[in-house]
Amino acid sequence: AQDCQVANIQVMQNFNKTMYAGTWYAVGKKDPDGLFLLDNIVATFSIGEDGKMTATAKGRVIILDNWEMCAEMFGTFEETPEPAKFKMKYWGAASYLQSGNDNHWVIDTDYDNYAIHYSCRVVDTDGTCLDSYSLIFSRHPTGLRAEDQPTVTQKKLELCLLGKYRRVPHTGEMRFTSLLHV
Ligand code: DAO
Repeated sequence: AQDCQVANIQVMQNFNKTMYAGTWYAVGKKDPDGLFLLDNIVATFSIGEDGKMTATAKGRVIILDNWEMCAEMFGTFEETPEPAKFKMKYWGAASYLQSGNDNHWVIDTDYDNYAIHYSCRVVDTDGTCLDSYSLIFSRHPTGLRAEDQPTVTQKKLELCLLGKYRRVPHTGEMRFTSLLHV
């Protein structure tokens, strides 16, 4: 049963960040308040020699409420006692892009095909999440494999976000552009 308490959300057990490293294509997204990443979202996670996880992400973003552009984002991850729960500091290659500190939880992954990310930004007084975003990642730009769909649907349900995701298109428009300066 889903009680929708942020504190009760189950994350990936024995999370292995080395196996998680590499490129992931966002194929689904539940947006937060103040939507930023729109589509063509590709994230690449790396593990440094110090063992710390970092990421770069490219995608079409929306800034100044209605301006769309290709952006390159960076993230560093601070570990917590739970291996699948990170604190992510993020910023853009250009100063007018968003920056901030978010939770970054890996809810489930098979490392080779799919991953489910979740971030609650604001916990409500009743313990449910007031402002969350979540990315469904695939190793394949074409989308999730049919056999992974039921697992992903079950996890969306457990996150109390079933029906709140939209498809993230990959049109390839941003492949050759890391940045368009405005
Ligand atoms: O899309 O509205 C939104 C929120 C996204 C904020 C995070 C963007 C930067 C991520 C850096 C790399 C990790 C995937």
